[in-house]
Amino acid sequence: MLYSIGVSSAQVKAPAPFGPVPTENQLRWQEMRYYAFVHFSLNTYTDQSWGFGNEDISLFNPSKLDCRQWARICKEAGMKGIILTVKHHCGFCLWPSKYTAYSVKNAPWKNGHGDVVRELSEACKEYGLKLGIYLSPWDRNHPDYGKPAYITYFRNQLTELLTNYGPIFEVWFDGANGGSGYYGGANETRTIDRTTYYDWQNTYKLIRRLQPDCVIWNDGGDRGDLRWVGTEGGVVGETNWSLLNAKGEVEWNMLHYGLESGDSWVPAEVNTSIRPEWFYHPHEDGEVKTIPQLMDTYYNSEGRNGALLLNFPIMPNGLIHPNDEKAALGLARAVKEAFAVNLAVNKKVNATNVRGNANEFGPDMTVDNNNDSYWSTDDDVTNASLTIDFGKPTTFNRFLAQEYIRLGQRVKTFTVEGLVDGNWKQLARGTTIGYKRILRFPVVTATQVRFNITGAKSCPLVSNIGIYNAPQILAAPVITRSQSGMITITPADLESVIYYKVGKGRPTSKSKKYTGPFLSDGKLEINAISYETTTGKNSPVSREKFDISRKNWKVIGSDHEKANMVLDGNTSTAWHQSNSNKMPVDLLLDLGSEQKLCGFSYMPDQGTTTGTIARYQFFVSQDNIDWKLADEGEFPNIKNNPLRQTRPFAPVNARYIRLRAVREVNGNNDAGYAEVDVITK
Ligand code: FUL
Repeated sequence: MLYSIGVSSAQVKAPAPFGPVPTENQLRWQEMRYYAFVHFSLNTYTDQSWGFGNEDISLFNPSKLDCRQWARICKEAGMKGIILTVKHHCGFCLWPSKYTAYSVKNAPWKNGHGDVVRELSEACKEYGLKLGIYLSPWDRNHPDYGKPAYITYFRNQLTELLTNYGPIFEVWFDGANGGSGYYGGANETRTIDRTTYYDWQNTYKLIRRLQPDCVIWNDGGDRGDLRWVGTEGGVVGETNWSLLNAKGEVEWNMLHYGLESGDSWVPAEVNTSIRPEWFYHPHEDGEVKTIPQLMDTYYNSEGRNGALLLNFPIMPNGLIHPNDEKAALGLARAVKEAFAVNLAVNKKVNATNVRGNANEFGPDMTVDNNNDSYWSTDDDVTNASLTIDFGKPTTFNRFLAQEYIRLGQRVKTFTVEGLVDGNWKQLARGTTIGYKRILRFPVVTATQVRFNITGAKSCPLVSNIGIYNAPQILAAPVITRSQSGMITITPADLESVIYYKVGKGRPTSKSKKYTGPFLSDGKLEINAISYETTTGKNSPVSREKFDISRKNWKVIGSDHEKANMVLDGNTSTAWHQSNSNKMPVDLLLDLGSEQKLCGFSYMPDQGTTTGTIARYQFFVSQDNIDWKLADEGEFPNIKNNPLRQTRPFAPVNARYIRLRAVREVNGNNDAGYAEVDVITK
């Protein structure tokens, strides 16, 4: 024992709060940890991501809508609530608002007597889930959008939603505004000043009055209770402070990592979809995220001091697709398995310092299964270690720590060591902890674990420690094709073997074994799995479809050596160009021979939003002299969700293609490309 216990707790004062602390609402929210998003609107019927605002209401007629199915799945998946897109950017309302005709009351569904918000609120009640609402501030239908009158309309709607449907745990105000819209028939572009137009502070007052227990989410600007993490990819920074400044601009890195010196408590909510996009698109039925991918999301959100908001797109019939259900329940099972046994519980724990030597703040408080008790040090001690003695060699690969955040977030850096064969070995290191931090490392067998807090803002308060041996989950391999046609298949885990099939079908351990890169030509599909010989387990299937060979393609008009990165098949390399600082910027490609084209794809630089094309035109030519416009439009939501965009167009013969960047997402004059490809007939 490194300290002596026995001082009566009454003599030792609890630590004073340090820095900003969470409100009761934020604490309650943080404990929810995991809840659902549901995207459902007219987009569901038009296969769009962002409706223009003029979509026909008569499309809304789900034949089997059943909010109890959504609630059942969410409950079984371990979620604590559901946030519904009651109004997305198109302006269509899923409840019969008295303030607009553009709602379910004029849809054929239930002869205009339906109310999705009501049905969901009842289903949530039945399943013991909380209800949240996403009410899009940008409204591409409303004639007054952009004028002061719209703010009254917006608040009227909010009032309906916050008074008629019982308790609402969270309101979500998305910041997107692409400008153009129907706007009651005006068909024009309306931009607003995001810093002043919505007058959020008064809207917040209204929310606090109507629903005092509700938390407010927004993605920057006016600080609500929760913050966006700067990406829709399902990941928050490894360093994640639950702090921001109350005033001033919030840059991307503040969203992603929080702000160590922030003066307000604004914790991170990690939002992502179970499929690539937010709304349902039938072509994504085979692209539902796999269990290894969802597990990564879990570790990168809940495991990094964030809450996870996972989206289900609803099908046109009004139900969650079985593939999505399977994935969500699979994730729940995998999490349960990984954290089934906390190997630290009731083990012998020592600490290098205990606050006033009091039992109440002793190290046992970290393994007592009680998050309201904590181990703490004397006020002037910010570096301290805690040692857990298993008493025998024990195998594990995960370390979990929780701070008692009610009194502030304090830990800046820490390491985890294991006593392996009598020697201390560093297993992992981390930066912030916050509400919950989980570290992953390769399986190790040790008799003791030492958790060293190597930097803290003030005396640390640790409420919980967990040590687990999570079963290995095999991730699907990654398949790429270089410009020359070389196919490479990379396993996520180097110990596994890869089996693949050229063409359709599920590979098994009887299929062809991958032994190294191989050449291919022309259109083809590859399916591959990672397989573990010792356990006989295999990963989900990876599938890649490649179009015509790009062997003879050339970027014309650029002698920049990096230009070929747009064709190299490697999505992590990118090339940027600008046209003497003005738009448009053209990318011109020679395909080497004439092809029957019927579409193209564009993937923006995956490392930055600068240069992401928001508005495009796509031209084709047979001779590089006469050009024809094959397609033009907008890549909706590409800034927040920079997925590969695929655009079909009427078949046309061409040898040359020109992708014109008309507008960049931030209004810059730079165009960036990770990959550009064509779709042929
Ligand atoms: C984004 C929106 O533009 C998307 O359509 C989606 O609703 C997502 C959750 O937020 O910014």
